[in-house]
Amino acid sequence: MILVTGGAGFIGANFVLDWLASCDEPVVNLDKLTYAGNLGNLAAVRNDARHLFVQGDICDGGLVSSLLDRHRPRAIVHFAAESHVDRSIHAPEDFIATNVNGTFSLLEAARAHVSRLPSGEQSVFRFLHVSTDEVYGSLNPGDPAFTENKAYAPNSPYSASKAASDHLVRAYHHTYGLATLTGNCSNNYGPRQFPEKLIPLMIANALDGKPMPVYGDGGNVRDWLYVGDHCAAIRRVLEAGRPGETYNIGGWNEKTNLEVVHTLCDILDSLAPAQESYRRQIRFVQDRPGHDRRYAIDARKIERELGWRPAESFETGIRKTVRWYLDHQDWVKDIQSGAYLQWVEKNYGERPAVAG
Ligand code: NAD
Ligand code: TDX
Repeated sequence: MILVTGGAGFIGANFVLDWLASCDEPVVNLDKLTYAGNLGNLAAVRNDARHLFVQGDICDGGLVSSLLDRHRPRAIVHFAAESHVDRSIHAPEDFIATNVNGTFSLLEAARAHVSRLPSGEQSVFRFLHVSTDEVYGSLNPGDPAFTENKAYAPNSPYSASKAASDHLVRAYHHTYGLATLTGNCSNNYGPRQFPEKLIPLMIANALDGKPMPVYGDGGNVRDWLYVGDHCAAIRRVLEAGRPGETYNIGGWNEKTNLEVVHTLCDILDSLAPAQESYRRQIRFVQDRPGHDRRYAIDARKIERELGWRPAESFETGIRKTVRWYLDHQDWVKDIQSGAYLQWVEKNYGERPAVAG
């Protein structure tokens, strides 16, 4: 049994689905169902006895402790977070509450839980923290990619809150001996990403005939990784990562935002042709405040120590992704209309269990 937090969001849901498809070990999935949590993402496992969904807040230490006591998971895989940089610029409070205080509350519950376990189980327990490359700040063109030794320099309220959570995780290992593992990953893309993020937003706006807003000059660089590859990396770190270590996870795939948007337009032109090329909808808009210019991950440590490398190329991954959004227009429309928030009532006639 593992406890996953944030498993109704983009990466968490992909992780839970991949996990249950590849092994029989059950998952307790604790998610608050914020605007970003979508139980429709987990429709494929709604009748699967190996998946127990619990709606709740990671800041609720009593709830987390009761789940640990009841289910005795061998690991916590911690995805739950406020994850969107633009939202953190306009309303940072929730980012501090969930990313900092929520991670602290989980660490406290995990520490107390481990101290009560028999020593055989204590040595098995892992706390895997899912984090981001944004904690390292911004690179200039030509700078070497981020290694695990790069000093932290977060620039947005989002990245500062994730940096704080990374530091708490580090401190719980050094001070209390909690067996923590941290993955600092680059930008993910793939199925089930909330359409506020660059790639799904651009696809949705293109198909709706709306402007496709590129911030600034479109020259900001991100290092894109297919979400399935990130999930595989997390499984590998959980299996073989050394307690206390951090692992950078990335796609070796730097692209400017404009390159990504052009690629999306070209794929849509071939798969869903409109009267004119979708490129006609691209608009350059005001830049994001404090917009980091470039992220790039040096993923040699995880390859050397754990044998993980991304399997998906950007060319195949992005095509697969566009295909998924074209085939799941209902999923996008439900989000745009807010109907996804009623997924449980629609499918079960009641709210999911809140465990005590
Ligand atoms: P997401 O916003 O799609 O999903 C976040 C999930 O967490 C949602 O289901 C939400 O309901 C849940 N949640 C939020 N606050 C909660 C709380 N207080 N208690 C319980 N559940 C709560 O995010 P994502 O893109 O899937 O990111 C998952 C993790 O991966 C985050 O920690 C993020 O920082 C990290 N990360 C994301 C990326 C990326 O490109 N998306 C890259 C690197 C790291
Ligand atoms: O409309 C847009 N136009 C645009 O030009 C949006 C939404 C974004 N952008 C730019 C900003 C970034 O340079 O595209 C790039 C990607 O933006 P996001 O999808 O918002 O991602 P980013 O800010 O890079 O952060 C993401 O990657 C790291 C995730 O949201 C984080 O959770 C993760 O930690």
